[in-house]
Amino acid sequence: MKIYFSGSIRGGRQDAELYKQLIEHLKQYGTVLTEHIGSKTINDTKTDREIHDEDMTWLRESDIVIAEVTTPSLGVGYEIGRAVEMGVKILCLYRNVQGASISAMIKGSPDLTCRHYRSIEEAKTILSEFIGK
Ligand code: 6K6
Repeated sequence: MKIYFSGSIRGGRQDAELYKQLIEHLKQYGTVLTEHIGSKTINDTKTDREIHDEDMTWLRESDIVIAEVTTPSLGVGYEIGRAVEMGVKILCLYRNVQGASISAMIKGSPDLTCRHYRSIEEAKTILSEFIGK
């Protein structure tokens, strides 16, 4: 199974360590095409066009999208919208963080699953239920 993990980059990197832990956990289910989302360092050798086109190729190839949407990110929102149009199965995960609330366009979408979690262990349980393993 090919998994596209989506998480904030220019929207803010405060959850990068959490993305890394989720990606490590997801590896037991298949290939995570976007492991760099959990990376401590940002690789800025590619142009924005190269990043966009490479990510869209991976998104088209993917069987599921797992998006951590607590940190608002234009890129993550864009990927979710494109994935909906491509018919890819999508799970959005979010935590309650003071001062942040999830867009109605994500929480209210009938085309994806959006689940709240409080701990990494709870996120893992939700992932196994969603993936069905
Ligand atoms: C990042 C980490 C290592 O190298 C980089 C270079 N930048 C990007 N590389 C790959 N995908 C990216 C990059 N910047 C944004 N994206 C895509 O948009 C990712 O798939 C993320 O899920 C999403 C984040 O969007 P912003 O708007 O928060 O940057």
